[in-house]
Amino acid sequence: MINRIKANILIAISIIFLIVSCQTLKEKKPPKRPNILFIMSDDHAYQAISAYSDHLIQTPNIDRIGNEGILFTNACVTNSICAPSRATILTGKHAHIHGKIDNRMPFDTTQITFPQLFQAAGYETAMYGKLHFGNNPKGVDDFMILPGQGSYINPSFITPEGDTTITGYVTDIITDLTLTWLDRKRDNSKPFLLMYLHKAPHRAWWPSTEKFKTFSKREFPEPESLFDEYTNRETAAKVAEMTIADEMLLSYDNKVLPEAIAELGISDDPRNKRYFDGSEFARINETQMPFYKSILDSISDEFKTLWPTMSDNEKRSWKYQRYMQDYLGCISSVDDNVGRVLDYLDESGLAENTIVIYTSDQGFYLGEHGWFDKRFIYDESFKTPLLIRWPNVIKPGSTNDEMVQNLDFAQTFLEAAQIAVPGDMQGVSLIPLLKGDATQWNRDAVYYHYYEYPGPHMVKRHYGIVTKNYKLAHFYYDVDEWELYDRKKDLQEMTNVLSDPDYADIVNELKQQLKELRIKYVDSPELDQKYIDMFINKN
Ligand code: SGN
Ligand code: CA
Repeated sequence: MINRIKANILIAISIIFLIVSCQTLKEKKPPKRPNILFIMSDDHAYQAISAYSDHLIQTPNIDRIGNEGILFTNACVTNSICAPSRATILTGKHAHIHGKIDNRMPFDTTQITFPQLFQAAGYETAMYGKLHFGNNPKGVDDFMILPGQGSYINPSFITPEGDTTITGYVTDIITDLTLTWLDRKRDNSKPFLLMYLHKAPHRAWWPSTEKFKTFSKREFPEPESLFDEYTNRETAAKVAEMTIADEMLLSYDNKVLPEAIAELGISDDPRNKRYFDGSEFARINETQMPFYKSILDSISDEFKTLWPTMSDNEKRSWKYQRYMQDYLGCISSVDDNVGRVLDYLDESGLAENTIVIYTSDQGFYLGEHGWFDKRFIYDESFKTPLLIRWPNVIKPGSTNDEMVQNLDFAQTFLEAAQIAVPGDMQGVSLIPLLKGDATQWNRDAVYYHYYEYPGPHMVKRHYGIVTKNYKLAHFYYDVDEWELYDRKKDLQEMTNVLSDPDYADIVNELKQQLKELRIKYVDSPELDQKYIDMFINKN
């Protein structure tokens, strides 16, 4: 009897012990790893997101990410061009380290990309849309990517099983692929890393038929520097070939039918008709053609009526309007589709534990300095949109003006997912800033280096340092010129103050700081020369 009582007491004690230890185990278990949804568009200027400025377009869905999370106002890239930027995002390293210094040079395929680390750590990973860095992705369980620049209309995709073409509009299709994976294809037992990558609004800015129709009737305000004459600056801005006036093509870019140009007997850039006939226009199928054709006809009719009597300035303004109508029409589709994905996260209950990032591979000129395209260290292309939502971590409606870079994304995502960060990554985790703790942040300057010269748009090679207050850039290769901009006083960067005696001390300080940054990131004059030699040998 006594033995039975003793045994019962022992059992009771063991049960209590078990319950208590389970409880402690539960408390000690690390928090659930978050899902990551990385949304990136191609060439999306922050000027065309209403969370930054609503003078051009309303983007309520993209804005939602910032309203429910954080908006970075000084987010920037390390090299303002597509493939280098993508390789930097994937590796957490500057271009001179990962090798993809421009759209042409090869990526160093021995470099580890962050999706590989996520996959190895038990995440379910996928990528849909435009990758454009010369290689297929590594570390993704499923992917469908556009070949190279890809197409807007009835696009082809590279998949693990081979190539395929899908009828429809690229932005809608990439979203359908993304939603199908989220809803039906992924392994629900694992956290996910999903890369949802838009082609839009990359040149040549073909909107869907609906957006083409509505946006081609709208008129947009002109930027103050649309008629910039590039005084008070060195050579690079003067010789770049990316002006709306001279380099934007009437058919390929502005969608005037080549017949309309021929009818007026205007001497035209020979690339114009060839590019127009050979690209998106050739992909439109019989069902889609009547919709596109009616808008193309009305653009051409307006062109034929107005063009012969317009002054050069009026022509530039007209081309700017056409450019904005198409560019913003593309953005409007991106925004609608981001809305579809955010709604899905809400409806499926995934929103709560999913970090949502919206960014672009760089910024873009929307007529500022008379330009389209990117490449320069000047703000519109150097800065990039960055909005992040992370429920229960980021305080809704936060804004932050620290100098954060696309270089930092990989480390941020790895830390959020509790995955060890490789020691050779060169960025800084943004997590302290996401948690609203700026005391943990001690970077006051970022490093930039652009290489693709000579090349499309002829923006000279340059590197530089940017702080919240100043920007110092060195243009090299066939020039040796320096520029300094006061970011607080000269928001449009119209005046190089390098030789202004008031800035002499600043110039010295920044030159020293730039030298140190080059050493820190393992860049050097020797490496600049090595990449020049590689370029010359390749050509
Ligand atoms: C193409 C475009 C350029 C653009 C580059 C790079 N020309 O060459 O305007 O700068 O891509 O863009 S086009 O005639 O082919 O449209 S990037 O986004 O890939 O870097
Ligand atoms: Ca791009």
